[in-house]
Amino acid sequence: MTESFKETIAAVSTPSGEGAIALVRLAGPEAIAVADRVFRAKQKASELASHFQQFGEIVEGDRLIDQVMLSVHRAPASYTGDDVVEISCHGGVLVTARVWEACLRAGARAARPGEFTERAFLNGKLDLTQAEAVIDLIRAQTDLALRSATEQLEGRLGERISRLREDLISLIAHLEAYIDFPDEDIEPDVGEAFRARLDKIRGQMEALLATAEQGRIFREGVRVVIYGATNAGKSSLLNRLLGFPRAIVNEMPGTTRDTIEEVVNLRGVALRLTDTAGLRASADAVEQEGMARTERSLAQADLVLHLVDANAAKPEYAGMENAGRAELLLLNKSDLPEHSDWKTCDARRISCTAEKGLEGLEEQILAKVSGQRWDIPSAVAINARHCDCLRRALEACDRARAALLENLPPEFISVDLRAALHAVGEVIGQADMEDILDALFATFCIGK
Ligand SMILES: Nc1nc2c(ncn2[C@@H]2O[C@H](COP(=O)(O)OP(=O)(O)OP(=O)(O)O)[C@@H](O)[C@H]2O)c(=O)[nH]1
Ligand SMILES: [Mg+2]
Repeated sequence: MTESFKETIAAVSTPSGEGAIALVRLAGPEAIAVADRVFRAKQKASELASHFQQFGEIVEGDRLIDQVMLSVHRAPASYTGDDVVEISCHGGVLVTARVWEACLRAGARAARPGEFTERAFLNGKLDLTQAEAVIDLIRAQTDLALRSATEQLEGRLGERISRLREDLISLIAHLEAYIDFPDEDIEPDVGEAFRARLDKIRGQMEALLATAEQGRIFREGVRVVIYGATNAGKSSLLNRLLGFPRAIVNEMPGTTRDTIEEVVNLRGVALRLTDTAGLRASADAVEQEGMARTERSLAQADLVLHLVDANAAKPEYAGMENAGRAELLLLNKSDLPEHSDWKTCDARRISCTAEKGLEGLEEQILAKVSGQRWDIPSAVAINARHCDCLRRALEACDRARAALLENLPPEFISVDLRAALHAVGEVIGQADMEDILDALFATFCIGK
């Protein structure tokens, strides 16, 4: 048990502001004793059965602070794994602070951000992916993000990582048996079987890595950037997609000079729409900065909505090519006669003012994004940290594979496989090596 684990922590677990109820939470070895010092009721906190609620009063000396419901969750059957007390008080900012302060004066210390979940992890209640899912769950803004976070919290990602670890451990254990018996070279057919097992592991890593993009989209949404020449109707399109007049629309070219970002929820996916400053040659410093921002937004876009005025000739934008990025060309102002430049162009015709051609546009946007690199049915999706660990693991596996092909001694292969195992373990916060030894002795009869 680390030093900080011996401390009892207290925090207001509900957001600051007025509400019917607020929650003050205590965790640690003294949680119940602290509660006994501030709680007055028919039954003391220490007399309560675990997970039952008791009505009573929070007092300091003779002073009544609030009437509350209090519940005790005894270790290890609690969120953090140690004794937890939850106090539901009235949800005023001041009264909640008073209840919390009373707990601090009675012996608890203020909890750091995330400390309850950190303890849950350190006590083995959650793996790291589950701890991260708690944050994702709280931050989720769309159904898909929520589903993904819930599944991660249930441990689906953790399970896949654990299976990957087990496969690696068994492979390493097998390999290290040859190290312990140096007379026995790895037979060619064993080497072949090894490579097949390693390739299977690599495949699993690659499959998980492929969900990184999906994970980012679940967590952050899809970045959709509207760009085009000045006056093409970009701000009009943003307003149409949002359903309210967010950006200024004017017949004067150069109306929008800054990027404007808004989020819409489209079938459970957060679309981060960005309206940008129109592109044209301009000597105006503010407009130039606006166009530089347009360029930066384009560089980060998942999908570009390239809007043109179909009533005008094809524009030329120098240096604004978006190589390789998903783009949807939209011909706006289709209520006006079409310029001959667009005759052979089979892009979607829309009119923001006459509201034409907009039905189905959202679906087309989703299809464009999903068709590219997105697979909604699987909600297991890794985050940037997992991605970093798995990339390192995959690289280590690649080195091991190369060593295997070159018939290097098993020690060389083992070093890389252990590096891979360590990196995989980091995903769930489990990186110690004892497991290999356990598996080595358990699955191989070393005493032969
Ligand atoms: N006829 C017609 N006019 C449109 C249409 N869409 C936009 N407009 C008009 O075109 C002008 C420019 O529209 P904006 O939405 O401000 O264009 P923008 O691309 O944001 O322009 P900048 O911000 O200056 O780059 C306004 O007068 C709009 O009313 C359309 O579909 N048809
Ligand atoms: Mg505009």
